[in-house]
Amino acid sequence: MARPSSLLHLLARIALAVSVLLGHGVLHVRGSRRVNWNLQNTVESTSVLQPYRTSYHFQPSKNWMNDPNGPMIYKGIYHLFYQYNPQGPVPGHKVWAHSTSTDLVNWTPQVPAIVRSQDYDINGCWSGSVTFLPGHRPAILYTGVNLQHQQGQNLAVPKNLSDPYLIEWVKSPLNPLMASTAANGINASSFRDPTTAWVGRDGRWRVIIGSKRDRMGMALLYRSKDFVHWTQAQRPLHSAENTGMWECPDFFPVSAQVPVGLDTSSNGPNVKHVLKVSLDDTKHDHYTIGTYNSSTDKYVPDEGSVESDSGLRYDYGKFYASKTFFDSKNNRRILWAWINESSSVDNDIKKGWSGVQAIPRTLWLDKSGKQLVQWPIVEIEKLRTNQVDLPNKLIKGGTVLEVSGITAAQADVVVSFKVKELERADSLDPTWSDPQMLCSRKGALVKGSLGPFGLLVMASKGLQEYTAVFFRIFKGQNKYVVLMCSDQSRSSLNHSNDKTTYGAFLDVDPLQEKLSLRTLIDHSIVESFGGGGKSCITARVYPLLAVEDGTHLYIFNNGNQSVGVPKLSAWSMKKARIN
Ligand code: DQQ
Repeated sequence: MARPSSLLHLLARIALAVSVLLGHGVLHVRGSRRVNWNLQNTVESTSVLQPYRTSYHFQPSKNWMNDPNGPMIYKGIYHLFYQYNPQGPVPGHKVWAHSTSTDLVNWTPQVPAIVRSQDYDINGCWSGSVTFLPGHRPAILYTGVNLQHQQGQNLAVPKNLSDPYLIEWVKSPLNPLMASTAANGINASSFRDPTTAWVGRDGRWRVIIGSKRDRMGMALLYRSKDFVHWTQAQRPLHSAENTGMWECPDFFPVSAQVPVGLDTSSNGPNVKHVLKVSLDDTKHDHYTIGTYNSSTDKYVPDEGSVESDSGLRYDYGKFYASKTFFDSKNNRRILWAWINESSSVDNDIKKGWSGVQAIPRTLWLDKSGKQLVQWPIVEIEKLRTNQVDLPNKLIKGGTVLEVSGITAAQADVVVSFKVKELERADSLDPTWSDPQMLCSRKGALVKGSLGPFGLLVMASKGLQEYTAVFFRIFKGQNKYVVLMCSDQSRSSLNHSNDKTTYGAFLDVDPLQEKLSLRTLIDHSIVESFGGGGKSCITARVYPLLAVEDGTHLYIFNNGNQSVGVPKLSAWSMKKARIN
């Protein structure tokens, strides 16, 4: 006899089949498909024994990886360091592993750059950043965990500046350069993750370190003339009540005029600042936009900024401990972040690895000045092959349409939706202020007037498994409100994984604009960008049926009203050469 939980799942699947599939049938669409025979065979499969390893998201060949550290470009070579446990697929003692690239897509492993060797970092070389000193000399500041398990900040510099791969790094004999003492009252177990430093008007360096006092999260500020001797400022750059420990702070300028990146020390008119903190309590990367006064060394978030977990996030799914860097070659700011697993430690041990990095994203200030916009770096598009296009279509409520002709487990999909009769939208109850909660209550199976419509990705043939990435439009008090959801509740027949549904409101006016969605699918990753990158949601999924060739892609509309699809393009993605 079926257990109650599996009975529920069975009923839910039957409900989907009845309401969507059987009622209207699954249509197969093979858009005007351009096939490039030369490239077709370059889409390699991941091993059937490792169905969840990624093909174009960064990961080491084995073991545990978490935070991205010190990303930079030096002499034309991109560098990514990352938190890594060389001993296995569990957190353990971290070193700074190192890979290099010429295009941010294909990566070559190098020997670890910083390993545990001294009393001050013997229990772990934790996160930190790179700063370019005068003469374009990179310097790493990182957190060391000492013999007594206290955290302090340390310096390492390249041994040979003429080596573009920066293979060898030398630790400063003066380490630790910043430590907790009885005098400064810093909590030694909450003192970590130095940012890229910037130069103030007085020519001195500034850096912030994540910390907390009781429940108050804070960014401690230090200043230095020579990058070696650091003095703690009397007041933090910023703090916020009841936010808990701030891990991996990131503080950088953005242009209020043009969507280009700025060097970390830039300031002046038409420059705003972003403070991102990784909230240890919720494991969410939260940011505010505000003003940095370089005379007082205070950062003040703009009015209306929500200084808590319910404020703005880079990504409303899995995306943590992120870090940006200024790509001086292409004048852009690039964001890296760790996407952790949604499966158990036992599974990590079985598969021998844990953790991937999100696709690097270019990031800039939105025209409104109220939020950031993120988009996958353009280089990733060189992996696209076998393009399939869907001609302009109207999709009736209750339709599921297969998009075939691509490797659906390894794909890039771009789609836009146009809704005509907006006045038919359901009203938004003013108490529905939590988008994640709303998405969990109104998953892909819950019919609305305008929506849910979107994509079913990582789907099995009979839709026993799928991840639904979709929109709903509501009538708000004086505007239409767009909800974007990533519903993992039916992503796998294996019920032991975390299948939390994620959600975000999307600041797009459907009266004026189409609703666009881009989703990068990579075996166990579903990384989605709504409204041209105004809201992003990343999910991990571990299907049992929808693996490799058993994976399908569908477009669906489970709302009552028809929805126009002016454009859908999907590509197979070639495998990148990663580590
Ligand atoms: N991970 C590092 C810490 C950081 C945390 C340790 C965030 O430096 O605070 O691996 O994920």
